[in-house]
Amino acid sequence: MTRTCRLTTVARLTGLVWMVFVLPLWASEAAPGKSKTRLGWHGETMPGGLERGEQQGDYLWARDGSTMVYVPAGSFPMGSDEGDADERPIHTVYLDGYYIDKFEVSWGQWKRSGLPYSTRIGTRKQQPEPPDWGIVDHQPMQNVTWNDARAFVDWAGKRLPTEAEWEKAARGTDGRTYPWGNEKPSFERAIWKDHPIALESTGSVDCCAAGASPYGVHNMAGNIYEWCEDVYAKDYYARSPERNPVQLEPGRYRVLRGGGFVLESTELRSALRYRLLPLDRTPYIGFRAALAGVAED
Ligand SMILES: [Ca+2]
Repeated sequence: MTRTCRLTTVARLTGLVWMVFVLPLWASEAAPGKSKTRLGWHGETMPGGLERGEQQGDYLWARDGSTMVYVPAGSFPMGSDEGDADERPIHTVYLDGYYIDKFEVSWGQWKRSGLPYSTRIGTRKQQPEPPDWGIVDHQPMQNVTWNDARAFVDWAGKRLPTEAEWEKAARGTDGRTYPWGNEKPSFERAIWKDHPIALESTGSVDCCAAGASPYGVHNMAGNIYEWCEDVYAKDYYARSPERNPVQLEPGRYRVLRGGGFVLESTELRSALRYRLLPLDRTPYIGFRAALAGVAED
């Protein structure tokens, strides 16, 4: 075989290897939605767009600049026999794995979205009336309607937590009364109307680490009440499905959870259910977002 023939043969083989092995591999990695499997802190497959944060257990969602935590799949006891009638009965709920914001959505995140803001009478403007202490980036977004909360999470590529997701993220799987356990609220753990800071403003969204939930979520008790996806139904716990319940039958009210900075300590219990009209807004209302996990085979 001449030198020219050998070179030609080598070139053909190189081309063959490129077409058969390298090109398909490159194409599969470059195709949209075909990213390689990436594992989170709990060994779970992470949704596209979610990254591990520097601190163990933290995840980062770039679009809204949020930090999230993972709540693994499993069951928990939802409701309470010691609270209001709509918290009964205690019933077992199974939830698929999901992510939830570690902090309430802040004013800084709201400004980042550039979304218009609806008034009570349904007109829209660029910014809400600022609270007395002004719009401070690290304070929770507040005075917000359910509709505006939905607009934000849609923009962020996330969603509102269901009522069940909110409660599990707040009190874990052992039926505790508050995110931190069963001890009474203290100023290190939560902000409600007796807290010194409540005379001046809300607390920073990353405050009250001592009151974090079993999953490390802050301010699930107090600071601002948080909108959930569910339509409120007083009797829902007596008839809800066991797996991934969410109440979406028509109704007047949407659910809020967790208590607020101008309200009583009795509203800090993690099983307590609150409700308002979707276009209601008050200074003690805000929200946080959730994200579905990837279904495991
Ligand atoms: Ca809160």
